Amino acid sequence: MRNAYVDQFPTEARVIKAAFWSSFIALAIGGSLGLVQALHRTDVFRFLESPDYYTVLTAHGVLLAISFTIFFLVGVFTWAVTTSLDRGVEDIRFTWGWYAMMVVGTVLVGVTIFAGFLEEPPVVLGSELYADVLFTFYAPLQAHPFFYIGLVLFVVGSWLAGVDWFRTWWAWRSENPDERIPLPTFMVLTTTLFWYICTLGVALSILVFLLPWSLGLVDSVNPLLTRTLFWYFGHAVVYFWLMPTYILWYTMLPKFSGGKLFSDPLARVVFVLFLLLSTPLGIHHQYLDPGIAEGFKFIAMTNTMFLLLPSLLTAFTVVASMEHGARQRGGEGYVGWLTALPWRDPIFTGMALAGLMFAAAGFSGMINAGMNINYLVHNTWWVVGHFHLTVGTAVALTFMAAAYWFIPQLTGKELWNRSVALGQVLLWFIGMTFMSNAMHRSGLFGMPRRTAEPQYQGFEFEPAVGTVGEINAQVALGAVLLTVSLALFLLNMVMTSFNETSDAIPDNTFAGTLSGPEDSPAILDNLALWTAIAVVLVIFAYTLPLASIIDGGGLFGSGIDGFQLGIETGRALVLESIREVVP
Ligand code: HAS
Ligand code: CU
Repeated sequence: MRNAYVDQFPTEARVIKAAFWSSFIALAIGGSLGLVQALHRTDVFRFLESPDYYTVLTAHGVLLAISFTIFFLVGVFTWAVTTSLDRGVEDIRFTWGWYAMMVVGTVLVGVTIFAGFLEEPPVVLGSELYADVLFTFYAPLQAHPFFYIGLVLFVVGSWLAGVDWFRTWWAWRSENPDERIPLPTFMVLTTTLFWYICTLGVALSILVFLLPWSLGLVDSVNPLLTRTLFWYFGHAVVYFWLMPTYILWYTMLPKFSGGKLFSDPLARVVFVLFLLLSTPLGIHHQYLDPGIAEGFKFIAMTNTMFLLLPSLLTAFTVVASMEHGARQRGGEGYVGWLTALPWRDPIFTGMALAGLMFAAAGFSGMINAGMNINYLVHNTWWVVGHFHLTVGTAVALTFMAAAYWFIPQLTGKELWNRSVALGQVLLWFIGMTFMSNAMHRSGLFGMPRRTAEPQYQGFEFEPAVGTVGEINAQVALGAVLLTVSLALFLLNMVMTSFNETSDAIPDNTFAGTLSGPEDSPAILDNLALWTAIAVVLVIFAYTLPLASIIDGGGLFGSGIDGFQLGIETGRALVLESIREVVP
């Protein structure tokens, strides 16, 4: 008898499938725009006007960093909770409700951003539809109110998804009062808790400052305050993307490797540490912001260094589990076991390569996190290299590899083509190696990020090794390989959905454990305790910086007009200021 997810939870499978397809659509559009901007920036092929670059960049960032990741993860979380508790959601209409809210939010945000391409964007609510504000949408950049309203709908949708997971767990707990929380559900709940904590910052920023400002209800905002509130959320959001990846590495990858999870207790410790430490360190994105005292930056740096610990523990646990799998498969020797892993399986290989790249990403993260060395790399292409290894590979490649397992689970149809899938994950790895390595290197000699025209007039970059042309060529080549890989992924997904249903779908089960929940102290499951400590840490880390920012610049700043991105607006501003000096 087939025992796939769709056989166990047919109604939930439909919502998860819808969430995954929403994620794939965002990936398709956002990914294609990535190619457009890589070719434009490197001057390999241009068909846009440079001001439109920022519209492309905003759409690329929002669709991939927000929509692709979060639509996929709400699917993963719903699957993890229902499978591990062995019960469906409490009310499927509620589940469809939050999903629909996220879709409406995304569409509103998307339409507002894409209206930026029109010569004359339509006027709604008294202002032009427009949102060239990048995915880090803090002031003074200003978007049309629809952009902010869409984001609010999307985030509230994700909050309700959290309520859904908690409700399922509460219902399970009332029937199983003495049991340990199953590991996958434990991971989802701790992640949801820090998501609630960190999104409060962005909700505050939007509802109190950015939206009223964009509606013309208040004249001005304090840009540093909106930046700080953004980064209060903007760092933790990266772990919101990462935690579903970790869930898959902990609870599935050991099985795909042929073995068991090394330690359930260690995994619980890791997720508790993320709950505690994901939020009180967003200021590490603001080391160069004037207006924040060095001492506060130092505290953020210290917390960041502590937060390396759960990822280092993860590296150990996940690799140890893979080694266990390899030895079950007959692998031998200190490193020889690596050859016994199932490298022909695209699901395993995709996740393992994603993990391997994350090891490199961790190093560039550590470099970012050092206050003094951050001055070298901040706002350069280095940072873009860093996050294409983290969210663009550790997360995205794991999700794609997992989709090869999930889509058959959700549809009962066999994957269309495993060889294409294997080629796809390899191609992503190779493409990203070219692109991110070149980006990292270019950052070291100051090549700026977030610009269509990196080569300023009359300024020659001087790489220590290689040339600017060679770096651009590698980025463009990498981007092309990534696009081909993306197309192959989508092709496989579409073709799979046209496949016949099959009886050969593997059972929907998690990896076993070598050391199970019975070995872990019960206090680890005390979610209320960890949440309380997490809130206290946030209060410690943020009260004084926020007070000093408000003290220095006012709650609403003074006379900060909205600013629109684009080469032309930039030029106009420069010309205006020159005219003021030279009448
Ligand atoms: Fe970051 C900037 C610091 C992790 C994403 N980061 C960014 C931005 C993004 C981002 C999007 O301190 C740019 C935002 C913007 O637009 O300005 N980051 C860190 C640190 C970590 C880190 C310390 N980042 C992430 C993750 C992300 C992400 C995860 C997304 C998912 N990052 C920074 C800083 C900045 C920054 C500064 C600001 C820079 C600036 O100046 O603007 C750490 O969490 C990293 C810890 C990771 C490790 C690696 C452990 C290794 C593992 C692999 C195991 C291997 C396996 C496979 C499973 C210590 C777990 C084995 C395979 C075999 C074959 C054996
Ligand atoms: Cu960060």
